Amino acid sequence: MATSFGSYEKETDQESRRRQRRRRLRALSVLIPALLAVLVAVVGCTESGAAPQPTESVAGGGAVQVAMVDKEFDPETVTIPVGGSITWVNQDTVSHNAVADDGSWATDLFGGGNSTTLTFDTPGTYSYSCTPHPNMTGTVIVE
Ligand SMILES: [Cu+2]
Repeated sequence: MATSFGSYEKETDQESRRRQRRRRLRALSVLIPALLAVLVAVVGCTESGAAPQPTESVAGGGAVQVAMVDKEFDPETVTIPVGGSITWVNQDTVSHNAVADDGSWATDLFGGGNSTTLTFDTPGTYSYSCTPHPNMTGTVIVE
């Protein structure tokens, strides 16, 4: 009788310890997402506090490079401020150019290893392509 009572006590001890552990786990599972939410809020604040950065532009703002590689413009879309410039660098062996679809600007056709720079003074979104390779397309955003 005493032995079985003892083992019953042991079981309840284990039960309560297990229950405590479960309670602690539940508290953690609430605490961790709460901490993460605070972290995200803090990071979000510092990000929104910084000046908006134009996408895909090189540090320094106004001067951006676009590679012509494997008959593609890389990056395909660039954003520059008014008065900024883009230098297209031909890394292929074939000649490329960059010609605005609306005809407002164009580079010369130039060979591999060369580069050409254009400066943009008029805000707008310009889609462009390479004349010898019509599937080679890109977009310049001047804002
Ligand atoms: Cu081309």
